[in-house]
Amino acid sequence: MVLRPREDWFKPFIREERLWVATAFVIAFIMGFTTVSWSFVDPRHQVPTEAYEVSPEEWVKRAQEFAEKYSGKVVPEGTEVVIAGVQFSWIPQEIKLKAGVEYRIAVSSGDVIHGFSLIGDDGTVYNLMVMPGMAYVMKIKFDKPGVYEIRCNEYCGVGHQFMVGRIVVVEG
Ligand SMILES: [Cu+2]
Repeated sequence: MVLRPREDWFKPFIREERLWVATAFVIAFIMGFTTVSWSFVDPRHQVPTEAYEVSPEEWVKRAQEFAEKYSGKVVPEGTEVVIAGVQFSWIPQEIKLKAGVEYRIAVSSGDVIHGFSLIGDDGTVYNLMVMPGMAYVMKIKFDKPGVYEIRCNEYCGVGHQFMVGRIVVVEG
């Protein structure tokens, strides 16, 4: 049996290893830099700074009232959009908004934690955690007409995949 002394374990880096370590550092720097700088470049990458406490039951009622009032109608400028996530649907299922108008969109849950993902054809994505007891307010202006899908992105039970709603943006 051959026993190696301890020093034998460590050998100085060879050229290729140095190159790999340097490459990893360069990639890490680029990723770190773009992650931070992108939030300043693209204003869509905002995080809601406004939230208020709500009761889940009342929030569902508010969302149902909102859904009834604006069913098939375009939500007027200055009206807060109320969305509730419940197992396993969004209230309202469809919301009509005007392009070029900034809306306050408030989202909360009526039961468990859901996720709010807003997906457009142009890749627009807005992600937000939907918490029971907390309403988060997003300020969103849709630049052009189109259909934006709302999908639950947080597993919330067996019917999770059915939680699909939409925002239809019409000419302002
Ligand atoms: Cu869900």
